[in-house]
Amino acid sequence: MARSDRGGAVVLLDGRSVPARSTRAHVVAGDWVAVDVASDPPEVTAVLERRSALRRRVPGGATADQVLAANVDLVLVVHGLDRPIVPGRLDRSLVLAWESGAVPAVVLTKADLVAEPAEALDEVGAVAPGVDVVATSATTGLGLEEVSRWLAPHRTAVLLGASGVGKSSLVNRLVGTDLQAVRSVRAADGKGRHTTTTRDLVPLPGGGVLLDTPGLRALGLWGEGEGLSRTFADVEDLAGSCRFRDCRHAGEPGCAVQAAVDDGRLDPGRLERFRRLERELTHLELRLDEQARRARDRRVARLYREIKRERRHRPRS
Ligand SMILES: Nc1nc2c(ncn2[C@@H]2O[C@H](COP(=O)(O)OP(=O)(O)OP(=O)(O)O)[C@@H](O)[C@H]2O)c(=O)[nH]1
Ligand SMILES: [Mg+2]
Ligand SMILES: [Zn+2]
Repeated sequence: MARSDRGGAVVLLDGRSVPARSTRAHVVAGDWVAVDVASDPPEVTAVLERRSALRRRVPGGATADQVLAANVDLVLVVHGLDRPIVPGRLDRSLVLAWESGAVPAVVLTKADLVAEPAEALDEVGAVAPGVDVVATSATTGLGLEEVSRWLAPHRTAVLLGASGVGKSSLVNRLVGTDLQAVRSVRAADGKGRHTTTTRDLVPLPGGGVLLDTPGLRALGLWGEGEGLSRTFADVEDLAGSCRFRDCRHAGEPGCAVQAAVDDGRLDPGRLERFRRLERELTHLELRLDEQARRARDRRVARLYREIKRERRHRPRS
């Protein structure tokens, strides 16, 4: 397993952290790797097949993905109760989490700062039906046992959340020592500052491994749509009862989704969020198709050039 920095990695070898070079293989935190220990420094020679991979679209318009973590069982979507819950952000986190092949759960941090954590739990329950949610506090210790239970005995979880929500504080409380740097109270107003800058694997005393990550602002969707279907399983279920198979839930007769909105079983805001994410995924798919088409055209053009050149140099018989 590894933690990755640009061109380098920290590899856990027999329980020790060893710096290694990874110029040939691209590793991400959570990867299982083959290491050539004879070279100095040790060199990562291969990355084993990943059983899950958390990805997002690279921010800034590129049609490329970034792997944030590999081989995790659980994606802990972390939200700080010192700020309002943003349903759209929660949706995105859940879509990426399901898409990774892992299972999501929501961790609400800083519960000590609100009078009624139960209200926040209800709010999240409405946005993320069927997903486990826990309210925690690194200050009072609330909810930490439950999170430990989720991880015991051998599960690996990655923390996914904006900067400053308290991911590293949670890790430190679960480990029992101040292993991860936490934003100092004095610097707490420094907006846009990332306290954690690498993705680190942290083994927990009660078993399990936590992957602390730098906070992420952008959560561009990536994937084939399985994550969206899982996140909005309620909408997909309803859609299964629409009269038309390709119903777009936009006024068609016999639309079960619209009927559910009309009689209050489905929040119209939730349907709208589903639609928006669906559009984003479709857009991504189109751009990926376009990219693949251009690459194919370039290959064909190259092939033609080679054939032409060959003909020109072929001896006349
Ligand atoms: N009151 C309260 N403050 C908390 C709690 N957890 C974290 N904080 C504070 O929130 C701030 C940010 O915490 P960090 O753990 O550094 O946040 P992070 O998510 O790791 O941030 P990045 O590493 O930048 O992504 C610090 O000032 C913490 O002291 C909590 O449970 N209660
Ligand atoms: Mg941190
Ligand atoms: Zn419909």
